[in-house]
Amino acid sequence: MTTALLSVSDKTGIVDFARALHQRGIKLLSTGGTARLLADNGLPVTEVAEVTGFPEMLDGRVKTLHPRIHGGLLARRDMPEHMAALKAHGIATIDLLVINLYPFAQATARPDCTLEDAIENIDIGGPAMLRAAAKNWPDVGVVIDPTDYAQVLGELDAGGLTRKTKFGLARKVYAHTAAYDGMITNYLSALDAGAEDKPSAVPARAEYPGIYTLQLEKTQDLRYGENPHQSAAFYRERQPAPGTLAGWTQLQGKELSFNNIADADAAWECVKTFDAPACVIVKHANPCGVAVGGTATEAYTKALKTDTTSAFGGIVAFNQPLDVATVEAMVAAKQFVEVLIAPSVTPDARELLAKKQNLRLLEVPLSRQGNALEFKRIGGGMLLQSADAKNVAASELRIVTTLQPTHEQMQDLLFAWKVAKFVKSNAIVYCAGGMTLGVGAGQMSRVDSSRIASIKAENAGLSLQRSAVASDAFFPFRDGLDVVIDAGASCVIQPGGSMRDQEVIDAANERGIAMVFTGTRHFRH
Ligand code: 93A
Repeated sequence: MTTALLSVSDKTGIVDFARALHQRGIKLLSTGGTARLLADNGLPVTEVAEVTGFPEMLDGRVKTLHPRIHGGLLARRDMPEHMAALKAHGIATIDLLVINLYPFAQATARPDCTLEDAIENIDIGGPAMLRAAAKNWPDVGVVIDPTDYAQVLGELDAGGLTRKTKFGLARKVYAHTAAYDGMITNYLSALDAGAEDKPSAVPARAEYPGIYTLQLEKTQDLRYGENPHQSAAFYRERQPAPGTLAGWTQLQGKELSFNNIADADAAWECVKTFDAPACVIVKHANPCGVAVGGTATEAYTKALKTDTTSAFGGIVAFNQPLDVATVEAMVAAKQFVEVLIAPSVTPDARELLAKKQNLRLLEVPLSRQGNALEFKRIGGGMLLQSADAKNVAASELRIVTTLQPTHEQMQDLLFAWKVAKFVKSNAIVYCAGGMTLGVGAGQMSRVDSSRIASIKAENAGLSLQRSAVASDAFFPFRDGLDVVIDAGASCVIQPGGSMRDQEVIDAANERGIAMVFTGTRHFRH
C-alpha cells in the first residue's frame, strides 16, 4: 500500500489515523479542509488540487471529480491495459480511501434548514469515490466508519488488508451510499411540491414517493422469531419518532424476544394515549386489561381485574413513573410479567425489581408522538398508510338516541373508545369506572366479539350492569347490539355509517340505552 486519499466531513479521529498511516510509509492525499487539518498537525499531505492540476471549484462542489482521482481508484491492478493507461496519463494509483460524507442528516434535522442548505449538503464527489473504490475492492481498501480504523491499521501491520476485510468494507460502502440517497429521497419527497418549505411528517397520499426508503439499522439479533424455527432480528429506525418504543433502555432482565417487542409496542402505543395514570396489560398484541386511576398502583390493580388469566405472562405498561407501591402490588398479585414498561422507574422500585432477575424492564421516554407512516408486508409487496393518529373530538360526537348519556356514562364511553382503537378487529370493549370489564378481540364477526367480551367479563366475575361499550366499527345489524344490551350495557359508542344505522338506532331506543356515533372507524388488523 502506497497512497491513501482522506476526505472527511466529520474529522473525529482522522489526525491520529492519518499519522498512523504516515508512520507506515503511506503517502497522504487530501481535500481542502481535511488537508489543512492534517498539515496543521504537522503531517506531510498533498492536496488533491495539486494532483488534478485544478483548484477546488464552485464552492467545493468540484474537488475530486477528476480522472486523476477516479483513474487511480478504478484501475485494475491485474489488467496490464489499465496499468498502461494510468502510466500513459501519468496517474498514480490510490490504494486506500477514507471518507465520510457531507452531513445531510444533521443538516436537515436542524429546524431552520432551508431547501438550499439541504441541497448544499448533498455530497457528490464523496459517494462517487466511494462507489469507485468499492467497485475495485480487491485493489482498494475503503473506510467510511472510524470504528474500522483500528482493524485497518492492525491488518496493515500484519502485511496488508485481507480479501475478506476489503470485501466487507466494500459491502458497507454500498449500504452506506444507498442509505444516504434514501435519506435525500425521503427528505425531498416530504417537501410540498413546489412549495419547497418545511417537510411535512405525513405526506399526502398523492405525494407518497415512488420509492420510499426506510432507514433502519440492525441493533440486535433475536433468539428466534414468532416461533422457535424462525430466525429474527430487531432493526431500529435511524431517526425514530420521539416517544416510540424503539427509544427503549432495557434496565434489567432476559433478552427481549420477537413477541416481547411486538407486544410491548402494542402496550406502549395504547398507554401513552392517556392523560391520567394508566396501565395497559397486553397479551398476543391485544389489551387484556386497561385502566386509569388516581395512581399507577390503582390503575394496575383495576387493569389486572379485567382478565387475570390472560394477564399471566403479559406485558404491562404504565404512562407514569413506576414506583415501589405498584411493584409491591404486582408481587402481591403474583402476576407473572414478561415485560414491564414505564417512562421511568424510581430507585426503590428498581431495587425491588432487581430481585426478579428474569423480568425485562424497559424505560421509554414518554411522548404522544408516534410513527407517521405504517407498513404491512404482504407477499411480494408492502402496504403503506398514515398512522391511525385520529382522536375523536367532542364536537364530532353525535348522540343518536332519545336517551342522552349521563356525564359519567360519557366518560366511560370515551375511555372504551380509546381502548377499542388498540384492540384487533372486530373489537368490542365493555368498560365502567375507568377500567375495561371485557374485551372481545380479533373475531371475524362483531356479534361473536360481543359474546366473547361478555363471557370474559363473566369469567372474571365482573358485572356488566350499566356498563359502557365501544365497537371499533359500526354494527351491521342489531344482533351485536342486542348481545351487549342483554349482557347489561347501558350505553354504546360506535362510528355509525352502516346502511342499517336506523335499525340499530331503533333497537337502542326500543331497549332504552344511549348511543353515540363518532363518525370515525378504528379497524386494526
Ligand atoms: O461537493 S462535493 O460533492 N464535490 C467533490 O468533488 C468532493 N470530493 C470530496 N464534495 C466532495 N467531497 C467531500 O468533501 C467528501 O465526501 C467529504 O465529506 C468532504 C471533505 O471536504 P474537506 O476535506 O474540504 O473538509
